[in-house]
Amino acid sequence: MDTPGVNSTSENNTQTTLDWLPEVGLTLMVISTSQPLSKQDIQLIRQAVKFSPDIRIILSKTDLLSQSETGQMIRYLRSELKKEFDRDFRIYPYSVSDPVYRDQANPVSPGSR
Ligand SMILES: Nc1nc2c(ncn2[C@@H]2O[C@H](COP(=O)(O)OP(=O)(O)OP(=O)(O)O)[C@@H](O)[C@H]2O)c(=O)[nH]1
Ligand SMILES: [Mg+2]
Repeated sequence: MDTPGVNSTSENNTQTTLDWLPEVGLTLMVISTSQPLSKQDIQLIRQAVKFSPDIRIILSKTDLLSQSETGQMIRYLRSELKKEFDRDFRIYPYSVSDPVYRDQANPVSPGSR
């Protein structure tokens, strides 16, 4: 289930996401490199931790950073999350411009290859 972002201007959207938390097995929390780990992100993870047996972090928009900056940001997230939650989360770097995903977004029809 892709739930709306909690920074939405619509309170309804935020509530929809919070209402889903008790229902999920695996939480994939998408955090953007353009705003890494806001107070609101931490609050949302705090809520998710109460319910979800498995929470993982997707660090999105890594195309906006160099490879070494992405590495730094992952280390930063890891240490902040450790401080806040005293546990480790798996963090996956992600970008829509990664060719793997770009191909999936614009699939070539079977007959045209
Ligand atoms: N540079 C870059 N921009 C991205 C990437 N992923 C998403 N965006 C842009 O970020 C904006 C928001 O993307 P969405 O996928 O709608 O984000 P969302 O978190 O689902 O947003 P809501 O569901 O509305 O809360 C859009 O303008 C996207 O084009 C990425 O990997 N790199
Ligand atoms: Mg969305």
